[in-house]
Amino acid sequence: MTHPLEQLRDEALREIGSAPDEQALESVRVKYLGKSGSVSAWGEQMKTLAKEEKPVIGKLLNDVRNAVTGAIEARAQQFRSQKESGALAKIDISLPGTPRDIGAVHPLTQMWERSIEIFRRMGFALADGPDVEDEWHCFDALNTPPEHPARNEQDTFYLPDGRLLRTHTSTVQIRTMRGAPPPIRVIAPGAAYRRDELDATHSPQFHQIEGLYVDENVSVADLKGTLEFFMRELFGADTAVEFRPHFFPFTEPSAEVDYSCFKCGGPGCRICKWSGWIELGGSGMVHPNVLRAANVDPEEFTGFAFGLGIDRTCARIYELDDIRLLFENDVRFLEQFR
Ligand code: 2U9
Repeated sequence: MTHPLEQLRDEALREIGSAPDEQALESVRVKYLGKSGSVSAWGEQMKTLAKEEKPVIGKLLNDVRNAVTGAIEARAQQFRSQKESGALAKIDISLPGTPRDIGAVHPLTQMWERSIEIFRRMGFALADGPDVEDEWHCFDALNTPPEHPARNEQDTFYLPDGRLLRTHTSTVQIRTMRGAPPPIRVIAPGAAYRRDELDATHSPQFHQIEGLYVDENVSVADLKGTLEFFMRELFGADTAVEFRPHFFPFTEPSAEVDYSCFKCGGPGCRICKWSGWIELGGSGMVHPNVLRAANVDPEEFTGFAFGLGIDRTCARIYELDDIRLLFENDVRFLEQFR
């Protein structure tokens, strides 16, 4: 003689098996396992049973509840996979997929990565630092006196709390020198900010790679050799590099650095504005005041530093007559660099 609970189980399993859809299945679940469901009701009845009956009925009730719950879950899974296969059936898998437009590495990033890879081969480590800086790291430590024009509001973005947006990544080298004793050989790629109108050749945010090499007996020859190697790796072994005397407060002696035009090789063309030469950036031997500011003894150590503008060099390489193209994110322009 089957127990009424077993009859209830079989009845529930039949109804679950014949439930046509999820809604019908849900009402079967409520009918048997809901708060006032007929299986749940047995829970109430337990109190009325004789002591010796409780364990038997209790176990049977659990088995029935688990059997009904399991059957409901299996039936629900069937509905889910039917729906999926139903949906799948509607998809004509012979149709081509929707092409996912794979982007490309930005030309500035390509220039950065190419440059970093060359300097790494020369043993330069990568250094990084904050874009928001204080006046000391950006100017005082770099021997740039308070009255120097670079420090005024016209040229520099000052923040309400007196800090500023770094005007060059030289701040990173200052932090590097204060962070570890020589020998130091680092490059600091990054963004810098100057109050410039955005036009075809200027942008208030621009991108640089600066480098620093501090050790005993570092000379101008080391500086020239390093930049010549870099330029020949970047533009070819026959690239010529020239150093034109210049002045920077943070280097002495200082020189602007030019390289022979990679397009015409010298005779002059549109790229080099008919001069045969293209300006790379500036360089020089680190000024003793800058070494002292960074707790490096200029009697014991010397160093060279350089800074080159990435945006302009990028514009030359890709023959862009407007650097704004590099910042406007016009996909028609950027997809050329796939
Ligand atoms: C330390 C000491 C000296 C870095 C230098 C230049 C010359 C330079 C410009 C190039 C193009 C900025 O992006 S640009 O407009 N930079 O001409 N930068 S020497 O001198 C340093 C740096 C760090 C501790």
